[in-house]
Amino acid sequence: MNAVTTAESGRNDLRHDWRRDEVEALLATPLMDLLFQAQSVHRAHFDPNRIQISRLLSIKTGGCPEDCKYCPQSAHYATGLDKEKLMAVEAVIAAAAEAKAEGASRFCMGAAWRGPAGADFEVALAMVEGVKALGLETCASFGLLSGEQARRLKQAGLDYYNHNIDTGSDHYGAIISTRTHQDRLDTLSHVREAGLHVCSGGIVGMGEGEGDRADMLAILANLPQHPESVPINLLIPITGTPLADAPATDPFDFIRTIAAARIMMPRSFVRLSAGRHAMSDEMQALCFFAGANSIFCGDKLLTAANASPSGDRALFDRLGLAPL
Ligand code: SAM
Ligand code: DTB
Ligand code: SF4
Repeated sequence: MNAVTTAESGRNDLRHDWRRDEVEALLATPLMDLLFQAQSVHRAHFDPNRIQISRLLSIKTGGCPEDCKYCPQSAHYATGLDKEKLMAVEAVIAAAAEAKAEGASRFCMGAAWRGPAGADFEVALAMVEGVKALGLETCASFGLLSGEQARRLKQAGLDYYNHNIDTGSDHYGAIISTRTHQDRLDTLSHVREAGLHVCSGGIVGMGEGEGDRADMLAILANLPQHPESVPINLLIPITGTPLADAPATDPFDFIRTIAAARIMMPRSFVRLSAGRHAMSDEMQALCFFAGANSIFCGDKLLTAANASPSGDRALFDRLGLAPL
């Protein structure tokens, strides 16, 4: 039995039987009641003033064969992003050392791949080994994985694997055609079976309804074990992608999604992920109050802008928040 399983056994407050209508009702709860409930759950499990900080690096940018309609890196859309080769191992390790010096506790390497293959996978394994040796937590987001690939990543020293389900099962087909929702769930099983920590969440703002958001959260919470990290991304509309003109999300609907994730997955880190650069300080503060306790730091996410590090430091000071 691995550490995650041991830690979760005996936790009788963790549910894995959420119904979609129940989650829809949760999302529709009067906001003050929902926030109070989420903050109460949050305080029962976490220090409400501490935030986990991760840093992202795109180790292989652009030219991705997948057709995810939100993504600046898909080769299917003219987004103006140059396709790059896989980075050199030394350059990745240098970037990780810099992130560590700047306060990140986890380093997440993302690649614009359908999944890792051939010699590139061997190089990516060396990156994981090197970053782990710096004393950082390691995370990878390399797309679909086989069981064998997940085991090899674990052996190389990987702590977390990020693979998002992105949206609910009914809305999924409107967003991606090159791989199925089930493909993603299969990868999450391989990751879990290899003894890796799971990082899985999705995106809000892709034209989905409340029922789709409820379905996405129920799928995540009904996995055999809750993901240890749940990134909730606000769509960054990218010019050239089919979702460039997606209608803006009501900030309160986004905050509700965070609150529901916190209530449903009480011991998971809920990450206020992509989209922070477009959020006001007040909206971010409400997301933290709703139970978000993790962010990405640094000027850039993978290819898109992130909230500025100086702005983040000022916000943490004003809110009395500290890195975990
Ligand atoms: N290629 C790998 C994959 O898709 O699994 C890993 C990298 S991919 C960029 C990681 C995640 O970033 C996606 O699953 C999606 O949730 C998120 N993402 C990508 N573009 C985004 C955007 N424009 N706005 C918000 N989130 C986005
Ligand atoms: C996640 O849920 N969000 C991150 C990470 N996992 C890999 C990626 C956000 C990408 C935003 C668009 C970009 O920077 O290209
Ligand atoms: Fe490729 Fe990942 Fe972007 Fe989809 S989200 S197009 S798989 S980089």
